[in-house]
Amino acid sequence: MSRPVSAKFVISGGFGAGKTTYVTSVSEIKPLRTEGEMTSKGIGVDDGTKVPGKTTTTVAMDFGRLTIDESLVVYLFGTPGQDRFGFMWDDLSEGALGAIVLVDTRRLDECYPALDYFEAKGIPFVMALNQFQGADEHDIEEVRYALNIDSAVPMIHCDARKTDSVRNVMVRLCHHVLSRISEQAAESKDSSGSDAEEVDSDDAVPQPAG
Ligand SMILES: Nc1nc2c(ncn2[C@@H]2O[C@H](COP(=O)(O)OP(=O)(O)OP(=O)(O)O)[C@@H](O)[C@H]2O)c(=O)[nH]1
Ligand SMILES: [Mg+2]
Repeated sequence: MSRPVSAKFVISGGFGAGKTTYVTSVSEIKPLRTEGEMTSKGIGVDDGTKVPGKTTTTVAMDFGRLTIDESLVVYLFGTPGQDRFGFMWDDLSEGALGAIVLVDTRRLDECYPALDYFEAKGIPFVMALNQFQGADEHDIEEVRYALNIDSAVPMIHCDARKTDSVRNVMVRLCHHVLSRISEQAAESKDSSGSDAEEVDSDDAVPQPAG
């Protein structure tokens, strides 16, 4: 049997959106977690006020692995949530085929840095709305409208604590990445086809004057 293809995906989102929980829920290996205590030293540097009661934060990355099927294994990297670790995003995203933007629906606007980042890098992404207890349940299309997200970007509800829910997001992302790859292949075929036509017309034998 041939070996499965491996792909790198990244999960990002605002501080405390549930990224580490997500990777932990879906990984079939013991996930690598780099949690640091949120101590008084972070006051004035890290903004932990929006997630009261949170005692740890990711200080480097999360890492896990998930077998989608016999042909595909996904390596999943989670970004750290604090702004001061933003410099790590480039390394974590290098070579990524796709990404998840995890959204805490209580703090919608905090997903913008991740959105902007993946858009700028041209990395296809899906948006996963992580439903926290006590938070209002938002309709997907309301969130899409509020954040002004293109209709081509898949958006899906999830519970980062539940393996099935997170797997569902991963499968959706795989489909999205594959369809983006086919679209790009079709576009490049079209553009090489039109180039060929131009070449043909350029190469047309000029008629002798007179
Ligand atoms: N109710 C509920 N709680 C969640 C969910 N996902 C995460 N949590 C809780 O939210 C808290 C923050 O989750 P983390 O996974 O540490 O969030 P994070 O995005 O990795 O945080 P940073 O790395 O610090 O940015 C934890 O206490 C989780 O148990 C969810 O889907 N529902
Ligand atoms: Mg984390």
